[in-house]
Amino acid sequence: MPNVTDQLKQQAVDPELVVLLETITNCCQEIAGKLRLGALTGILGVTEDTNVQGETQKELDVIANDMLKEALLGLSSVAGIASEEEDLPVAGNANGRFLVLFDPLDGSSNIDVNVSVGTIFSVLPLPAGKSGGDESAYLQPGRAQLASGYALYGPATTLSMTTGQGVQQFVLDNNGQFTLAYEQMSIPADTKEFSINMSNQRFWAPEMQEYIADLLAGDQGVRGKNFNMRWIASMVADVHRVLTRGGIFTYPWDDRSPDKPGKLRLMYEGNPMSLLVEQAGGLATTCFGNILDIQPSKIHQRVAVALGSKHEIEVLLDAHKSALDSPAALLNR
Ligand code: AHM
Ligand code: MG
Repeated sequence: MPNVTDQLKQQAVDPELVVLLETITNCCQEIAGKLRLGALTGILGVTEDTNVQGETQKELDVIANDMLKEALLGLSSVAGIASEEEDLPVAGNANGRFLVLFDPLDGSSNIDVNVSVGTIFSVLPLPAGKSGGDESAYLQPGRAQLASGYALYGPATTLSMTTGQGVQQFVLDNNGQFTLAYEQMSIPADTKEFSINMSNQRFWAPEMQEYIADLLAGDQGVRGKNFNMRWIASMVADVHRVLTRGGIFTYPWDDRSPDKPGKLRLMYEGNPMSLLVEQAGGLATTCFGNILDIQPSKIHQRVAVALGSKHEIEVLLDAHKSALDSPAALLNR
């Protein structure tokens, strides 16, 4: 079966981009190796540092971040990198053509309890006249992404990736190679499964409250069918399930902090996952517009996310239509 390089070459992907993606996947293999040993490595503790968003960094967050940063900045094609764990973008090669954005260890609150975590990445072109050290170079809508993907460190380590030609899934085999497992991931349009952190219910907008209430009412309510709920609290794992068997995943807008429309980050989580979902036939929205069409204003910007099975996302969008007519309802969203 083809490995990552074979597959990318078969897709006639730009050779420099192939090397870049191989570099990311090599780092993911190394991260998988460290995770596999769990507490035996002594790297599962919490560092004293907090990242730019005020969250405590796990040691492995820092290790994974440094690994990706060093490997990518060593490539002549990389003009700069931006990471969830770095305050500011870091300039790379002055003649580089690509910008790489990543969440080195998504779901890191799950590491200590041996639940799946992952690495998310996104590649953008360097706009003409910009440098990889400028935040403004990175502020491009998700549609501009040349590639995106994630590694999921679960019972199997998998890699799901797109270069705009569908979504391929690879599995890390016993020879340390990511081997093609699915040539085209496809999200079923209909579903009976949803994924949301229910503990935040009281903070959601009224439209989301109503939509979820209808799902919970099951075959007794307007939807006329029962829904099941799954919440892993690692976006990579929840999105992987959606890409594999359908469903919707949402981390919606809530009213806890007016300057943050949601918890997830547009550049490291929202955009790369939305490209994968669209490439697999699903939809990805803020509930008011397509995530990939957002013009970013800040590198660490947050975004409301709802993604997955096309028909179910359409029902969710329908539930939000009336709010579009009411500027008051849309305040801060
Ligand atoms: P992280 O990048 O700091 O790990 O945060 C992102 C994670 C997502 O993986 C997950 O969907 C969400 O945060 C869970 O948040 P919460 O525990 O608040 O529900
Ligand atoms: Mg994350």
